[in-house]
Amino acid sequence: MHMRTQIGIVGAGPAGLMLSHLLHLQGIESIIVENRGREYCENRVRAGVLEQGTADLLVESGVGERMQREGLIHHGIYLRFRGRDHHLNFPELTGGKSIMVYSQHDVVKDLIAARLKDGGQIFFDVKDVAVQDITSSAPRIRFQSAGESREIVCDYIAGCDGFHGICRPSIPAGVLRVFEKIYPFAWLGILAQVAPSCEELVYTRHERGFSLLSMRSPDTSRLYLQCDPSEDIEEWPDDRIWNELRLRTAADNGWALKEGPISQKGVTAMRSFLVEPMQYGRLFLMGDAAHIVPPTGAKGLNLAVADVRIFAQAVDLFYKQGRTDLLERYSEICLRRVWKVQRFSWWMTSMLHRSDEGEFSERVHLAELDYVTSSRAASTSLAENYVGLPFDPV
Ligand code: RFL
Ligand code: PHB
Repeated sequence: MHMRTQIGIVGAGPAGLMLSHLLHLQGIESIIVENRGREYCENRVRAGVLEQGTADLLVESGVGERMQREGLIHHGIYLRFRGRDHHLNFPELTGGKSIMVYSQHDVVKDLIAARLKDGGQIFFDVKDVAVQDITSSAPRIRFQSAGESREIVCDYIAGCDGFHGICRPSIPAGVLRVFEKIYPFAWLGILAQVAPSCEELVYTRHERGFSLLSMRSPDTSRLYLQCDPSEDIEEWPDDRIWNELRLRTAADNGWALKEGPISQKGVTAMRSFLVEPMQYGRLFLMGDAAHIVPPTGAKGLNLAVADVRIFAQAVDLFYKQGRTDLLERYSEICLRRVWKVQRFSWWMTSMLHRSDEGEFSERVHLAELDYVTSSRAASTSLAENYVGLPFDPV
């Protein structure tokens, strides 16, 4: 069966859904194809921190209602090292900006609901997705749905299918330049049914390794521990996890870790990755399909939304004024932000994790933390990156 749309979108993660939603508001048609089921997409636990600009965009585009009700506005974070807490006050350092703690899967749920309510088309549970004729003026997405072969002919294809998707590998060899850095550590993450131990996020550097106290709601905590990339989760019974978290997060101010039943566990590898350019022919890559950042800066989802914002503006100019100049500059515009976010994520990661680089490097990272928490200029730099850099005018 053949279909025709303006923008064909591969992937119903935050990037693909947000794009489809923004395009709809601009009067541009799109169809999304997703190889997982709706329920799976709506329950995949991932990110939890939204930059001020991401949260604002959800509200301005009419999908922020539940986030405004249930999300938690945070005015800062704690950096904990040598057993002592240092608070960074974001509004004070950034002229009033904050962050929003709201689960990525809730953003996904809200976007799917909005798309379906507005008559949007999403094909879930599809198989054998392929993109074809991407250098022609009528690129196609082919796939199997409910045992039937289907094809969508479009004007442009948005590759929003994440790091393991098929869009990026569909670009011929030699076109993309790959930049990659693999870290010698990973994160063991848990979801626990217990109130957060602190009202804001706590990033801890400790001799035993990094740890992070985050949350999802007033009664759900999300906690992470630096571990080995080859760590076997089976070797981490709940007791061992709590014990390790307690050791790493110990503080000198009478603070105590709240413990409770663990409902989910997983190990996430850490990498920095990106391709240049983020486009080939009429295939445009956005979000994790084009770049990965280590989670220490809480940037992945936000960067995906930033790409989508640019692409939505670029196609708007194409349909309303026949202009392709912004589409031609898509990659260049996105990459300026992507590299700055790569820098920030790499920097936060290096500063906070324990590596085997030796005692000199250990002391330098501690000095860096000392600097960041004692110099107004250095804390401002961290804060303005964490709440989200401003958008360059396009
Ligand atoms: P996604 O979310 O991976 O969505 C891609 C979608 O494409 C589908 N797909 C395909 N569909 C059709 N055909 C194919 N061949 C397909 N192959 C794949 C997938 O099923 C999926 O539905 O990418 P997107 O939209 O670019 O969004 C990116 C974010 O998901 C990601 O960057 C963040 O989750 C990263 N991240 C964090 N980002 C933040 O901004 N703040 C955080 O606090 C934060 N914490 C995290 C994170 C990622 C983590 N993990 C598990 C990687 C914490 C963790 C632990
Ligand atoms: C999370 O809550 O999952 C989270 C928060 C901050 C990060 C990474 C992950 O830097």
